[in-house]
Amino acid sequence: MKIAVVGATGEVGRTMIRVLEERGVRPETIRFFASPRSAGTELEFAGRRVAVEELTREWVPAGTFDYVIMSAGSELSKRFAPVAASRGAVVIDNSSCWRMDPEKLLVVPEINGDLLAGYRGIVANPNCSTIQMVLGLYKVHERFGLKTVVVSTYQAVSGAGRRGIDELLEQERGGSVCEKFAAPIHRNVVPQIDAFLDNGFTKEEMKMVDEPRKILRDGSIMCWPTTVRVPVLYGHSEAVFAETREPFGTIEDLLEVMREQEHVTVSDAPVVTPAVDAAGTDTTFVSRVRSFDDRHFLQWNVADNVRVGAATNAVRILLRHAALNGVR
Ligand code: 11C
Repeated sequence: MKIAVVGATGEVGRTMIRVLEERGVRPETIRFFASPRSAGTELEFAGRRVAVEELTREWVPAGTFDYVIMSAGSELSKRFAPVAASRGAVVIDNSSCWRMDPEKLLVVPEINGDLLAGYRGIVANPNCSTIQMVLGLYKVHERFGLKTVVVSTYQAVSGAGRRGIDELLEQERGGSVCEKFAAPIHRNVVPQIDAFLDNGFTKEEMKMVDEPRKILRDGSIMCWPTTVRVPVLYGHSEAVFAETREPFGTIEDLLEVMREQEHVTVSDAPVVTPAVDAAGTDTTFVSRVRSFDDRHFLQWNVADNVRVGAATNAVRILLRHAALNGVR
């Protein structure tokens, strides 16, 4: 297997490399690419040092890579992902630019990984807050049909990359720089993630409206999100309210269905937190499932946004694609 990681020195890129390593992926070739600023840096992979190369238009001659995993932002993805795909690579792209393109896949492997069989081209990795939400709800949707979801998020600063983390740490030390977030994030919560749109929702919120419909293959699901930044380093949390089309029976029946989901732990613990329980893991934790009837329920959902919400999902896409298509 020949793999390239683009955006290798960023928060998600570095984690992609760690997850590949942890999964025992030992490609014949692995190359790391980043901006000219980071070129020359050395990163460790499976006991050896690999120099980071500068991304240029000539970086990927035909047949050079089976997989290109990108986390370098929408502008670079727009320019480079189609080039890599046209030269034979399957591109797994973490930016938002291809997600809603009807010609491209948007994949959470545990849910719609079957679409990867025989697929070539660009596969979009969903937004972090979408991934953990659909993982926590998929089995319920499959069995009873999701009609409406109302979600409030509590999103970690690492969702805004290394600079988001640095801004919180700097403010904790008394600094006053406030560039990544709309208001100071230290000892505060900020109800804005990404830019506001004309309809009053933010771009982050519209991702949570649009992406679940594509992943769950049901354009009728109505999601009502409020996305909020909180002073947590790693781990997004979500308070989810859902309405089903069919009655689900008792809470025990509902829990049994939720427990069928691979890579989701349904916890009985009353308090499951992002920083203590989820950070550093590849598991989505669902807890505090409760209801007043058999059509509506509440759920508390936490997951590591950089791993489950980005790097691990991308590596799971790669491994599922490779398994389905005989790439070794
Ligand atoms: C955040 N969800 O927490 C964002 C980061 O579309 O991939 C990921 C943005 C995206 O700020």
